[in-house]
Amino acid sequence: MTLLGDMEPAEAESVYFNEYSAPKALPKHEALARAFIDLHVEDNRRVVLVTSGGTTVPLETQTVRFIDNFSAGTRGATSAEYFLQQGYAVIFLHRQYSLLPYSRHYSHSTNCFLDFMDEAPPTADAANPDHGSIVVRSEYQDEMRDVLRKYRYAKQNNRLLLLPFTTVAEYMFELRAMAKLMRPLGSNALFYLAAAVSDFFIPRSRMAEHKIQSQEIPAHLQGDTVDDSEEIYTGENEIQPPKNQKKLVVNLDPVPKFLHRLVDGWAPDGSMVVSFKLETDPSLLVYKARTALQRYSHHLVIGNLLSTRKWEVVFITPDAPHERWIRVPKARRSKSISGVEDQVGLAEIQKGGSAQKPTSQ
Ligand code: 9Z3
Repeated sequence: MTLLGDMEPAEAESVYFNEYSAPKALPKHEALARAFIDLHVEDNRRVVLVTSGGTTVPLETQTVRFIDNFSAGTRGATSAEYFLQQGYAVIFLHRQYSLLPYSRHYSHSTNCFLDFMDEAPPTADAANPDHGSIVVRSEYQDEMRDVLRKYRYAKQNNRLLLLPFTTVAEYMFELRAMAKLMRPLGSNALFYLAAAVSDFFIPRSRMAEHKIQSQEIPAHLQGDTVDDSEEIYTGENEIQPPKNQKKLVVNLDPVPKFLHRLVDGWAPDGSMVVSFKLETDPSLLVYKARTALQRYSHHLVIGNLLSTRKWEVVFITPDAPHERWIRVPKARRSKSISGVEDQVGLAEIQKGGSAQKPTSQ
């Protein structure tokens, strides 16, 4: 059987998208996005699709277990704020429950949101004199006011559309649909693909329907999915609950690289496409980012290493200088956990940095 990764991009697209049914939320997301895009086409405003957070790879159709990755969505949520500040409207396609623009300052942190609150002293003339109003603690007032104003502005002016996904298949459907809907934007469309997209998945045809069992199933309950092997095998046929299994063996196929289709087919002519490349081995990063840029012929690959991604990124571009490193100075690193964007700002990132090799940790 030919792997999707070995097929021509258009064929891989048709095979992949025929294998899955579209996510239930897609029609609703499309309607919201269409209205959002129409509004900004009318105002001749730039619209960026920011993808953010990790995709899951389910092991069962009725999913109990899935493979996930580390991404919390910091890069995507932070960058979205900077795009909004630069006047863009943002479609924020994100992993459900990952970090969101603005609320990220107060969620997923070591502080519970209640730690930001206080009870004001009761007022004498209040209807309920024992109960003071709940207020933000004084030390957080300035920052929260600033964040709140920006959040309100984005909301009241329809600048931010939040669309969640969970699985890698949902992500692919949403990406394709959004890119096609963005066509009327032409060169006012930007794609900023910061989501951590799984490279491997289990094709629907090989996925177990029910929860994979770890115990022997009594003979009278066994369907025709039981074999005599000693492994649970997500291989050629289905995940098999074995009689005396000790291991779960998962057999994954490569996810087709739809960046090709995004650039050549789905996205509007004249739009800009920025992708990210994540590696852990410093000696591979620039090579892999360059290869991606050559292979998909888009505009910019931003490379980052897992261990240093908050402090440095490398811009790989088709034109000179081809390789440009952007770094947060050491002295400023400990002040923020959010990343390069918060430290130097998107505008400065766009201006660039010096061409040097990655720093060691
Ligand atoms: C990235 O490289 C992002 O910068 C991170 C952000 C996922 C590292 P956090 O959410 O992390 O701030 O913690 N994203 C892209 C990774 C990716 O899957 N790229 C694909 C690939 O490398 C291409 S689109 O093949």
